[in-house]
Amino acid sequence: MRIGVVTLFPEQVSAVAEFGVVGRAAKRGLLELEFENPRDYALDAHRTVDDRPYGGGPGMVMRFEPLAAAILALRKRLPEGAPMLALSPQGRRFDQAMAERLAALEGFGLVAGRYEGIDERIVETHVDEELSLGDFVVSGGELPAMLVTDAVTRLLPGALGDAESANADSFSAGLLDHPHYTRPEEVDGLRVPEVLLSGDHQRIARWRQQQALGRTLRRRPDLLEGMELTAEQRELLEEYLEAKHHEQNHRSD
Ligand code: 9D3
Repeated sequence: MRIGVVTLFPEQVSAVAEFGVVGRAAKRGLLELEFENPRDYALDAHRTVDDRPYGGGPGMVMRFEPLAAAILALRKRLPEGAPMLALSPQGRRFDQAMAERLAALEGFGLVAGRYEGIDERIVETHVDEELSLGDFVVSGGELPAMLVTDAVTRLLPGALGDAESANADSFSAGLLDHPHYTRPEEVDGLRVPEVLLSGDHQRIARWRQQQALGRTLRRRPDLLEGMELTAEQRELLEEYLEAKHHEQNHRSD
């Protein structure tokens, strides 16, 4: 997988490949990260990459020419047909389905903007799709580019260790994860749920599935919206809600 990033801060983005899963993937050649810096294509005396917005207003806009030149240079180092994606607050929401589509490609380009944004003519002529990470504001496209790189890389065959990949990820199943516990059995008077100590693997699997369903319904009901639950899952959910209801009524015990 070759991911190219157009950015004014390549040293920031390259840090995503220094540690952990992405670091290992890069070291083993599963991931190749490439950079182009628009600054290197700013040909005026001051190497300016930004300018004031037409129509007025606060902030600066990334200039067309250095950005276009960097994108064209990057395209030459990417596989034929690799899409060019821009990180932008105006983009479509990035999600796990998108990460899976990108992981199936040979490569793609990411354009990280700074300032108020990039000249819209770049989007019209050099960008295939705009991606947003969500409804919050960060200072530029670099952290979003790192996050997309991480989400995609961990999906590459061989990127995760055996233990990590045997474990079906949260969101792949469309549900939030169940709670996790490790030693000791009791800490600060807090005990591990008895079922996890029972050694009854079927009961444990059932409890985890129930927790995953229950937590998803309470915290992220939107994730259950389009989902077709099995009869068993509906049963687990009813039992979970009944137990929570019961807890509620006995809080002061
Ligand atoms: C005042 C209008 N703001 C737009 C929402 C200005 C603005 C804020 C942040 C312009 C650019 C940016 C930089 N953000 C990104 O480049 C960005 C981003 C984000 O801020 N949130 C979520 N996803 C992304 S992807 C790229």
